[in-house]
Amino acid sequence: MKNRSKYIAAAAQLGPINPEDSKESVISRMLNLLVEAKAHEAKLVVFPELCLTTFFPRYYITDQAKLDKFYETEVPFSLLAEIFELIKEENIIISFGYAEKDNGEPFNTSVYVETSKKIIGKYRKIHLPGHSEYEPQRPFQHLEKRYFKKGNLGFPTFDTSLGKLGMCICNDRRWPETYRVLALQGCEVVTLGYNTPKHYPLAPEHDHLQEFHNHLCMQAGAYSNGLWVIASAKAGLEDNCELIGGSCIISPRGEIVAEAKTAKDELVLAEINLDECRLIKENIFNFDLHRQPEDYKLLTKTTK
Ligand code: CDV
Repeated sequence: MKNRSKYIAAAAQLGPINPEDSKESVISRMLNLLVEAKAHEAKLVVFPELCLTTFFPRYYITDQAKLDKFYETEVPFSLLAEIFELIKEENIIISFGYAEKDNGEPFNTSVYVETSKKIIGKYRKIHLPGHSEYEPQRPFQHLEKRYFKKGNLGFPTFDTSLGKLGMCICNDRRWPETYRVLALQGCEVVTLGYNTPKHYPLAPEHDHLQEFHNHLCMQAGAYSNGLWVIASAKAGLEDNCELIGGSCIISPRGEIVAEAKTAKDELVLAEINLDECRLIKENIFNFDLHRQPEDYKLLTKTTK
């Protein structure tokens, strides 16, 4: 690449995936988005959280065989064969989320994969929202605490041809610590996917703010850490549960530079300029000059 610091990136938003939709049908939709991304010369393409299936933590599933179908025991390269065939001549990094079972341990996982099928990064979701037991009063469940273990890889960053990248997944994006711990390792671009229901049964009075809160936390994270955020939603009415869209690319200035217009499969494109991170990090948020870790000790000592 001529100029490592500038390239086109894409948030590859997916519309609803219903329980009866096969993984193959989802992958053919991902393929369509990649064809478009390739036509725009995108180098980094970010798909949503748990993007190969419907958002299954919505269901209380007691049949283990049925539940197991949602998990992958390894990155499903055979399923993704057409995708890698399409981009084999390109220099593209793709990121996508899937339910992982590693030696029987379940994680909500995201990976970076190069076109050579090399896995260059893995992250397992740390902030798992929801509950672990069936709650009949809810219109739909959110059983992430039942179906996944807390991620055990920390918040790693990855030196790549597209800058220093780091991942988080959905609920992680609401926590300022996520961005800060990535930024402290020099992260320049945070990529993430999400499945966010419009209706939050525990505080329905916030439902009208879902889209606002989505952008608010990511814009604040981008600005206060001088990094880019690429956020990709699974959106639309998925088996009667409305998921917000709003996939976007946010600059280190905290500005949304590109945003999805629909709640369907949609590619959101923007030019990433890594030099813009410096403008924030060498000035208003110059960690070396102004950060005072000795005064924040409480942050790692208490939960609340
Ligand atoms: N998939 C998620 O982590 N969703 C949560 C919802 C449940 C609040 C989110 O933070 O968007």
